[in-house]
Amino acid sequence: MERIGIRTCPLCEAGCGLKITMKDDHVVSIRGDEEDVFSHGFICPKGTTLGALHEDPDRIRTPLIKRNGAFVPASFEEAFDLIAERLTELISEHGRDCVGVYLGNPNAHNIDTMIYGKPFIKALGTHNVFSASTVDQRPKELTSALMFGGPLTAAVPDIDRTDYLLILGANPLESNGSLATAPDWPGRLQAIRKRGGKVVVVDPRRSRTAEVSDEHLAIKPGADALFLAAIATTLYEENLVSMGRLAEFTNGVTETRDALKPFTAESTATHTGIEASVTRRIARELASAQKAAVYGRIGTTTQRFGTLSSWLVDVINVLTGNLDRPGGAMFTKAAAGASNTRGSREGGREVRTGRFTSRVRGLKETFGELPVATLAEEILTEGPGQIKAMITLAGNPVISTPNAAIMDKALESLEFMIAIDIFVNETTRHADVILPVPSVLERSHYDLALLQLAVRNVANYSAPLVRKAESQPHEWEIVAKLALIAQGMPASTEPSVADEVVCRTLVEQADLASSANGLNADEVMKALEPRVGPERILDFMLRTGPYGNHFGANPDGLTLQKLMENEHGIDFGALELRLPDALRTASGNIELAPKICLEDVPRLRAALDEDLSAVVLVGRRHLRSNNSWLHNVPAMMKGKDRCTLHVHPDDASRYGLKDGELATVKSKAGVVNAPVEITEDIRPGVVSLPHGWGHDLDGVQLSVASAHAGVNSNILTDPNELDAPTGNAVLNGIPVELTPA
Ligand SMILES: Nc1nc2c(c(=O)[nH]1)N[C@H]1C(S)=C(S)[C@@H](COP(=O)(O)OP(=O)(O)OC[C@H]3O[C@@H](n4cnc5c(=O)[nH]c(N)nc54)[C@H](O)[C@@H]3O)O[C@H]1N2
Ligand SMILES: Nc1nc2c(c(=O)[nH]1)N[C@H]1C(S)=C(S)[C@@H](COP(=O)(O)OP(=O)(O)OC[C@H]3O[C@@H](n4cnc5c(=O)[nH]c(N)nc54)[C@H](O)[C@@H]3O)O[C@H]1N2
Ligand code: SF4
Ligand SMILES: [Mo]
Repeated sequence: MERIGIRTCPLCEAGCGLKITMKDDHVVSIRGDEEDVFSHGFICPKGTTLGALHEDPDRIRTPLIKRNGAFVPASFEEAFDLIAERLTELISEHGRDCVGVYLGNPNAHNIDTMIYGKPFIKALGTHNVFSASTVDQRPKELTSALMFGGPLTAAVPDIDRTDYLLILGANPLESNGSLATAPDWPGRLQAIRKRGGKVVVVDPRRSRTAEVSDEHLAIKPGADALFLAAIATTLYEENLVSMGRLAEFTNGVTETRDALKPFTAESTATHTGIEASVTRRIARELASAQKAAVYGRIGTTTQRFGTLSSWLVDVINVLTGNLDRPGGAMFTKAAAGASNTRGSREGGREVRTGRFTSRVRGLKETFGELPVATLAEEILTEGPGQIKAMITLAGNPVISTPNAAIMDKALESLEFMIAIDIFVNETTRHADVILPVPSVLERSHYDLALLQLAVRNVANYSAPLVRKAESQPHEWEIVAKLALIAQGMPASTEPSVADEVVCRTLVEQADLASSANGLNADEVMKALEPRVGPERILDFMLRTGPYGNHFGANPDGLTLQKLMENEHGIDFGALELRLPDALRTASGNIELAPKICLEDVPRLRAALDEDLSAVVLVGRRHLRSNNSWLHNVPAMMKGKDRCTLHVHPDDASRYGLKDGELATVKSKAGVVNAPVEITEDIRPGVVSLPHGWGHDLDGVQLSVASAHAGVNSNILTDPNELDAPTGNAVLNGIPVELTPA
């Protein structure tokens, strides 16, 4: 019998509503859900892959244990017994830091690991915590925390109401948007232009987003901070600073001006590749637009000046008075989980980095994590505190992180490795135990993180569409079990023991007087029955959140039950003014000139004296990829080879490269051969290779992906090139040498 299921797509940040036609447990078709309150029927090609992912014969359905070099199927009981034995042994011999953890990108879309990931890491008690955040948005999280008081108190462009959008280093027509949750970027960008607004894209490549914009500025890679600093300086020089009501609660305006003085439109022009007159014009356009927003993404964070670029994006939003203004850059009021809807402006605390440092290179921690660019050497360098065991949770560091070839060797050298994953891929093939998780259709979904960055205030919850096998634990149960084992409990301990502790701790730490109708913790726990697991915790967050029913104090308010009854989601409306109340800085004000940012300005100053002759490599994304893990879906692999090196015709003739033939690309870290694709859509002196490829390694069990292997661009990424304040890796702007292969 056919049935229709409504779900939110968990594959990217856009969070589109899907209408899935099922026949028994088989997907017949997937379409955009026209009734979805946010996506109104929009869907991209990836959204149609949920059935293929669920049914992929290569997807792991039972734990795998490596015996004599080969994986053999095992029960979860056997797997957990082995883990308990080996982890306990290693921890007692070498101490807790001998276990390293790496959390990958899909965790951001996974309510199970969003909730139980932190307690799990705490239970492990190791300093060696790494994640995909330091090859991604860490600089933006840091500047948002420093300026506004929380890593996810990040300003998002109010694209539905703006007149002027300056986009740097983002290509939402391929990525579908990031740190600005919005389904249907193509439609929303088109709407800006239709209502007479302007879209300007700053990107070394003429990306698809640049193609549909009014103006494209082909900046030199890594020069965004210079360009943005010059815009800010122009605003000061030409008396265009107009902060409006923000002036009442912003510190550091003069300090910012003084720090940025050396960076004028003229002094930066050679290094940005953008003429001074253009930079000045953009500054004036931003200042004169009624409503304007500056928005920067991957190209601004995964580069040499990630922190300064991210900072300056918001400096300009503040100086032009566009922060917290409809049509400017605004703050979401999320239904659940946001730190800026809890507590008060008075209760803010200073953000500190470097509370501990990495063993080998002394790199600073940020938000409790060490830069993943140093993970391989933490594994390979002998001595006290060396990582001997790794746990990867939804991550593929062999493909996604710097110095990939060495990372591959590092994982191979471990004494013990656990992977929680759905495939035997480039990373998980090194594991001693792989623990599979339920498929995308077998689990529930609520975008706890990304809904905090949505361009409208919305919420939606999806129940599982397909019942998982009895023997397959939920992902949260796997993580909870590992936490219990790490705490020395027997492998047979029920995950519910950990769930009880996690939920109770959350409830006890909450301000129940103001959000739970004065109930005490016991009464709240009782009221949440009979739910368990992530649903119980989500229900608590929703009820005590800004739209919540507050356990009766606001009877029509939100509960999980209510969200479940609204399967197309609930729309709480357009973004609203949130400042100054949402600020959680120590001063309670916007900190325009955080010390950590000012301390990095001399490094930017020094960049003005650098020689610019090297060819540099940048990345790119394609609509039908998802980092490293969607290449096993046949429908996503149709068409011509996508893992090609984009080269400008001038560079092709200079270096003797021919379209369709292989080029050797050599960096300080490594060398790869990639097929050349000659295109005018890239700045001369810049070449581009997408990341996420290189599936031809021995032992990978991805039959479709391996047949279209591509090359791993991160073999070229230098682990020593970092954004100084965060240790975030430099994935864009890598100097390379080109020769015909
Ligand atoms: N050169 C270069 N490198 C980059 C980037 C770049 O632009 N250029 N981008 C960076 C960015 S932004 C990111 S986010 C990282 C991503 O880095 P990673 O997160 O390390 O890589 P992914 O390819 O997203 O790997 C996801 C893994 O999770 C598994 N998986 C999928 N769904 C689930 C699930 O539900 N549960 C579990 N347990 N596992 C699951 C997949 O099989 C895969 O092994 O890559 C970074 N690397
Ligand atoms: N289809 C698809 N969608 C995805 C993903 C995917 O792999 N495939 N990954 C998801 C993830 S994990 C993330 S984090 C988001 C990322 O989302 P986006 O940030 O939109 O990512 P990209 O599409 O890589 O766009 C980055 C752009 O920056 C440009 N660029 C490179 N270097 C520089 C520079 O120095 N300065 C400037 N101004 N631009 C530069 C590149 O040419 C590229 O066009 O996408 C998510 N969505
Ligand atoms: S845009 Fe993102 S959320 Fe929407 S269907 Fe595509 S992959 Fe899924
Ligand atoms: Mo990412």
